[in-house]
Amino acid sequence: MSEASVSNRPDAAAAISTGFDAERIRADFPILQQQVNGQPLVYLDNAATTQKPRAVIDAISDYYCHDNSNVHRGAHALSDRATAKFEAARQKVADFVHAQAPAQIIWTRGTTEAINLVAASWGGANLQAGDRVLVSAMEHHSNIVPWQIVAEKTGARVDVIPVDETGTLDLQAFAAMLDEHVRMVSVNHVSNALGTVNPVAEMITLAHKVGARVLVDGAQAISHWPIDVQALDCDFYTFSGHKLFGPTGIGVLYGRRELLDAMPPYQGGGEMIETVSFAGTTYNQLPYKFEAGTPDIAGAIGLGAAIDYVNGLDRVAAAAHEDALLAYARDKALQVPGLRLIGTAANKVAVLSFVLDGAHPSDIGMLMDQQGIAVRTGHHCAQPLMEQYQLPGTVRASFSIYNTFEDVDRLFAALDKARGMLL
Ligand code: 7TS
Repeated sequence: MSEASVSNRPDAAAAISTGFDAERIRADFPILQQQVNGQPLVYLDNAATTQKPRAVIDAISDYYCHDNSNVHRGAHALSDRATAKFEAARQKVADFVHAQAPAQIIWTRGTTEAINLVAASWGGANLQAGDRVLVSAMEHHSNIVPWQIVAEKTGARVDVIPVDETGTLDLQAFAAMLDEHVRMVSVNHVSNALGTVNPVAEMITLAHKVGARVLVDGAQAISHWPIDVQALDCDFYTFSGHKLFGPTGIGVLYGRRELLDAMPPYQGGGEMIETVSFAGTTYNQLPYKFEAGTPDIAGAIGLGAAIDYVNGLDRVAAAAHEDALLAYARDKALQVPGLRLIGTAANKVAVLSFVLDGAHPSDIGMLMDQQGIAVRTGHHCAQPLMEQYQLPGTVRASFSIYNTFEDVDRLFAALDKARGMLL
């Protein structure tokens, strides 16, 4: 596998698209077949959460109608069935990200909890005064604050990898920051606010040379192209089910086995123990050591169904379709007077972030909503990045496999109307 296909999205535009049928995909998503404020819904908030295909909704419903029970209790048929489905979902995730073994797939509530788990458990055990954790200037708050919390406890320091005006991470500056005090590099694979794809494979190689560990926050990458944690050689990879057409409340932490084995538990409770006694408690094996309490069983099964759905797509054609939507939207955006694109990195997924001279992003968002267009406005949980750009926020349209060129037309027609009302 080439470096580019490991680190970055494969060059989908260069692939011959066999006519990706977004209309057919759309039909799989019941929620898209509705009107909002008297207009057919145009859903362009996919970076916040993706919609769910019928197959995912049915898998969750089937589970509650037929199999609902607690897992790993083994006392009766329902429990056996629930456990089998729950563990089959874990295997699907392991295969999907090419993990060595399902034991390295830890269920969490989402990306946020996965990063908190690593920061608290790995960070608490491995960081000390004088150590450094590097995060980029374009991180989501969930990949900043957990490190600040553990830094405060341990005396470690959080340093920031710079990002330039176009929203491109400064790889040279990153290389120059690396020294033996850097213990952890925690970066997103794709920025949620800008859509920038970061050169994580190169960063992992560089970080490993100084003995640092690398966590890749894959929340915004996972739906766009196949991820291979072994080819990346990352130490940890995190993502949320709900950004991969799966349910909310379920997410994944992948970790290198020897690191997970050595890490102390994150939460205590049922399931994560081997034996409990007031004289001393021993902990369960992986992955259960990190899964205290009754897990989101239906969520895991729903995520497994989402992975089946994604595996049924032509992913190269899907990525080419998203790229084409972004290129079409970008061309239209450049024709809008007073519109400034925020995030123009060369390597991007289909996220169009922009501001309009003289109009507040939230006013634009409200006027778009009145026309049935769902976009996100605000700081996108990336306040340090907004501070760098001296912006209160942006308007963000983020595209997915079920969006069409007509959706882009509707977006810009609505924006034109909003401009007329605001300016
Ligand atoms: N990391 C990145 C890069 C994200 O985009 C998000 C969520 C998270 C972490 C946190 O994920 P969670 O599932 O645990 O909440 N991003 C967004 C967004 O852009 N708009 O709403 C949520």
